[in-house]
Amino acid sequence: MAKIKQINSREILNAKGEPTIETTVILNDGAVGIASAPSGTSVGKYEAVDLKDNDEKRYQGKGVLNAITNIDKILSPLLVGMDASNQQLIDKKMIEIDGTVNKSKIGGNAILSVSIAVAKASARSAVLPLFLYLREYVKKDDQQLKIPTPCFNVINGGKHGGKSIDFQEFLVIPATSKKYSESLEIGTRVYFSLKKVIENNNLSSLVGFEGGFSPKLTSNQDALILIKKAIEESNLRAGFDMFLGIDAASDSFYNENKYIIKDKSTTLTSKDLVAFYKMVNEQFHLLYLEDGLSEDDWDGWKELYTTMSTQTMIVGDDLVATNPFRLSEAISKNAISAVIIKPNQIGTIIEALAVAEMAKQAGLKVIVSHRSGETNDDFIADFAVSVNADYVKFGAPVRGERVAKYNRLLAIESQLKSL
Ligand code: 2PG
Ligand code: MG
Repeated sequence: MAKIKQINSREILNAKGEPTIETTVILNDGAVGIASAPSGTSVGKYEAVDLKDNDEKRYQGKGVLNAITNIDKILSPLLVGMDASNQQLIDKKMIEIDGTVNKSKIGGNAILSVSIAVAKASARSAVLPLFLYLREYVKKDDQQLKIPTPCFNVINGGKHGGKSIDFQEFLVIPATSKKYSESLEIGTRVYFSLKKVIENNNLSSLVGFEGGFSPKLTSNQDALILIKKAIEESNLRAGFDMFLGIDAASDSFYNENKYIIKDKSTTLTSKDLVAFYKMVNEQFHLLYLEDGLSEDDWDGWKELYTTMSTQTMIVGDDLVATNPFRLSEAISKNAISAVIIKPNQIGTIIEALAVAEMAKQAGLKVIVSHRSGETNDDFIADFAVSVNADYVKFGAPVRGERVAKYNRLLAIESQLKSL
């Protein structure tokens, strides 16, 4: 039972060149854990606060020195000396001391970096791989651990891709029956096939925040046409080996109860948008549709669920924001069949695990996701395996901060064989 001896935090840069917090936790047996907090670009309004300094003289106001002071002056004195293996108590203390509903006092970024660094140090101390250590905090089931199916974001639009198109992410998703290492290979194959298809159409193959291509297209449907061609040219069968998905992140094209997309010349009501998704689904067979409607458009969500959920996973991200109250509302309203879990949306490991558990109990599919502003921290890969998530969403299979997670899953895959 090792105790927390020291907590040190510093400002580092994430993959978007924006400051975030990296925290080191040292235990009295010498075990060390280092963790950093990711940041979103399309941030839902129900998320834990990513506390920024708002000092325009530094990093365009995005510095995190105040959040670091909160760790040094408030969290550290409280946590030093505590049993590092009692993650529940540690996270609970931080929640209590913050005392707000959205961690706006201490900062969700500050709290999460400490929460993860403690878990990493404690796993080291217990000489356990992190995914097995985290398993200790998950309600036991008889399910065998497996690597979740990866969802690769191959075209970036919306806020992630200079608004070249409206929908934020166009995903390719291998069949769940495939082994993870095979899924990674075919996902990467489609990615490079898509690069060729894009260039053959005289379009730019420059990439967006998550490594997906970001060509200037005249409609969202054009992106699906390009991806379908890329799948076919990879010697794979669309709808059999590889499936299509979309994260519309619709809050970024929603204003005053109306949606605006390039595919339509007039503004759309939520009913119109659902009819559009239905038409797209008839043509492209979407396995996955995330944030199809805005985060407070419950009627739209219910309509989408009724219209499409027998064929397509209706996924809540900004809608739920890894928040237990939002999730319970989404379940009772029959708004979703799957949910995104992002630990930084709620701010502690224990709370994120509880939301994943709640989703499973309700029979929802669980997708563990990174953020667009990632660091090279690969915690989220271990977290996804520990909750036995159905899917993970870590971006395109390129760029250091994305492949850090995909590669960690390869290591876990080989470890699972020897368990
Ligand atoms: C999303 C995420 C991650 P962001 O909407 O699912 O892809 O984007 O981190 O910008 O919120
Ligand atoms: Mg999303």
